[in-house]
Amino acid sequence: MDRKRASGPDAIRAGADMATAASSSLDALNQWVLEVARLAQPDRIHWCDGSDSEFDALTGQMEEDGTLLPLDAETHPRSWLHRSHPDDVARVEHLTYVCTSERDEAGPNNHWMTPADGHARMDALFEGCMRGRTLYVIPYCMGPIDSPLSRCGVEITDSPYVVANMRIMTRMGAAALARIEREGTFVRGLHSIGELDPERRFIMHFPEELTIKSYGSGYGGNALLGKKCHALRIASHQARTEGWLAEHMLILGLENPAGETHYIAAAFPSACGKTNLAMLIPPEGYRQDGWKVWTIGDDICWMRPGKDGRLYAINPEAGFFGVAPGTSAKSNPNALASVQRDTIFTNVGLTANNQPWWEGIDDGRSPATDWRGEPYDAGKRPAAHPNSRFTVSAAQCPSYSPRTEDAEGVPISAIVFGGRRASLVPLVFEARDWTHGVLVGAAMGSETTAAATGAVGVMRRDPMAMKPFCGYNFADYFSHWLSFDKDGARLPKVFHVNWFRKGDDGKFLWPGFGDNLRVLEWMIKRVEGSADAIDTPIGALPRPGDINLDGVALTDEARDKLFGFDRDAWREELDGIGTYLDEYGPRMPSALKVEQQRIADALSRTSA
Ligand code: OXD
Ligand code: MN
Repeated sequence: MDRKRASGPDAIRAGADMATAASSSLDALNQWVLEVARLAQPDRIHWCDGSDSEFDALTGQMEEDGTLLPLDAETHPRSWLHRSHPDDVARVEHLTYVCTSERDEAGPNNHWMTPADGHARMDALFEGCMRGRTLYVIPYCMGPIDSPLSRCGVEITDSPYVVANMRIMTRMGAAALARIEREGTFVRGLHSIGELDPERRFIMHFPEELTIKSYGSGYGGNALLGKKCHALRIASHQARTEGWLAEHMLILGLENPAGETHYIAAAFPSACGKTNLAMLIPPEGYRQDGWKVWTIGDDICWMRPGKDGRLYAINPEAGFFGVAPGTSAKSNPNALASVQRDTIFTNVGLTANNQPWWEGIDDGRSPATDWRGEPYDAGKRPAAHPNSRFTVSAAQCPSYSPRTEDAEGVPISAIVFGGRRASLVPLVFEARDWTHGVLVGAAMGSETTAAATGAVGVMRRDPMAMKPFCGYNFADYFSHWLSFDKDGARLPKVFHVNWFRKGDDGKFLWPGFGDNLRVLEWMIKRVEGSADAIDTPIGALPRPGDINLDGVALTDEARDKLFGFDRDAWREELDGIGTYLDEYGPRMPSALKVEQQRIADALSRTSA
C-alpha cells in the first residue's frame, strides 16, 4: 500500500479506497486526513514512514529552497542551520489556549475558549492554507515503541522543517503507525505555518477530544506538536484520567562508586539548565572515585506507579531540542559532543567557515553572520538568538543511558523542583513528606527567560515548571499529585534547589554546572538515610558540612545565603504562597492550604 507521493485529488481517492480496507483506527485516521485535505486543499499528501531515505529527500529539498543551510561538512557532517522568521522565535503563551466545555476545567492558569469557538476560529484559518504545499502525515510514538507508558499521535503539517525535527524528537513512522492500528487511539495534531503572521497565530488544545490545532508559527514548541502540546498539555489531561503524571522534568541516573544507580526527575522552567543537569559531568575527584551521570531525558517525564509502589518514569522524547547559547566545553561538554553531526540548528550565528556559533560557546572562534543572516555587529544584536536551539537525537549524547529504552521505565528515587531565584531560596532543602513536597512544587517561583515571548527576568509563580504546559486547572492538578500518596505507595523524596542565588554584588554564589553533583549526592544519601540535615520550618536543610565542598571556595556570604534561611523573608513568602493558592478558589485542595498554614505557623514561632 504505497501512500506516498499521491497528489491532492488522487490522494483523497486513494485515501477513500484505503479507508474501506483498513482497520477502524486507520479508518479514523484516513477519514481525518481526508477532512483536513478538503479544508486545507494541499497540492500533495505525503505519509511519512520515518526512513533515512525520506529524511535525505526532505533535507535535500530544504537545502534547495534555502530552508536549510548546510554547515561545514568536515566539522559538522549532515548538519544544517535553519533561520526562522524573526517574529517567530519562541513559544507564544498569550496565544496558547485550552478549549474545554467548562471554563473551570482549564482553570485560571490557562487561556480558555469553548471547543466550538476554538474550532471555528482555527478552521477559518486553515481554510485553503495548504494550497501549493504538501500536506505531511506524521505518525509518531511518544516513548519507547513497546512501552505501556508510551502514547501515540499523528501530526499533520505543511512544514518539511517540522517533519525533519519530529523525526529526531519522536519515534516517527511505520512502527508508530502499526501501534496506532493496534491500539485504535491517537492524539490528533493539525499544524500549518500559515503566513507566519503573529496576528494570525494560535495554538489551541482540545483535551476532551485529544486534539491540537496550531497555526501561524514554525517555532519548536508551537509547531513540533509531539513536544509541549501533546507530551505535556494533552498528556497531562490523559495522565489525570489514567492515573499517571506528565511532567516538565529531566530524568537522570546517578551512579555511585559502588555501581548503584539512583534515578532523579527534576522540574525547572524553560531555559533554566535542565539540559545541563541531565548531561552533567562530575567534578574531577568524583569522576576518579567512579561517580557517573546517565542521561535519560532533558525536558519531559511521564511517570506512573509500578507494582512495587514506586514511581517509574520514561522520557517520551527521542531527541533534545536544547537551548544553544551558554553551551560550552565547560558548561555542557556532553551537549557539545552531541551536536557535532546530524544536527539541525535553529537561529544560531555562523563563523566565516560556516560553523555554528553562539554566545558563551567560548571556543576561541568568532561569528561572521548573525541569526538573521546579516554580518555580525555586536552593537546591533547577538550572533545567536537567546532562544536559538539545536535538535539532535538523544542517542548521540555520550552520557545517553541504555535504560532510556526500558519499556517499564526507571524507578525514581528523588523529585527535584527548582527555579531561578536571585534571593530568598537556599541552595537545597528537602520536603518533610509528600504533601509538603507537593506544596513546594506548587509554590515554585522563577524569573522568566527567552524561551517564551514577553519580558525576561520577571519573577512569577511557575508550579512544578508547568505554568505554560498544564492542560487543566492547577487546583485539580495539585489534587492529582496529592492522590499518589496512598496505601502501598513508596514515593520519591522531594527536594527544592536554587542554583541561581546571587550575592550583594549581583554575582552567582554557587558555581553550578558539574558542582551541582555535590547537591545530588547529598539528596541520594538522604534517600539512603546516610546524610544529615537540620529540620527547619521550610524543610530539612544541609549544613555546609553535610555536603562535600572539597575544592569549592565559598565566601562567608555564600555559606550564609546558600545554607541558611531568613525567617522574616520566608514569612512573607508563605503569605505570598497563601494568596497564590487562594486564586484558585474552592477547587484548591484543602490539604495544601493546611500545609501552607502549618509552615506559616511554624515560621511565626520564635524558635525553629
Ligand atoms: C522547551 C521549553 O523548548 O520549555 O523545552 O520552552
Ligand atoms: Mn521545556
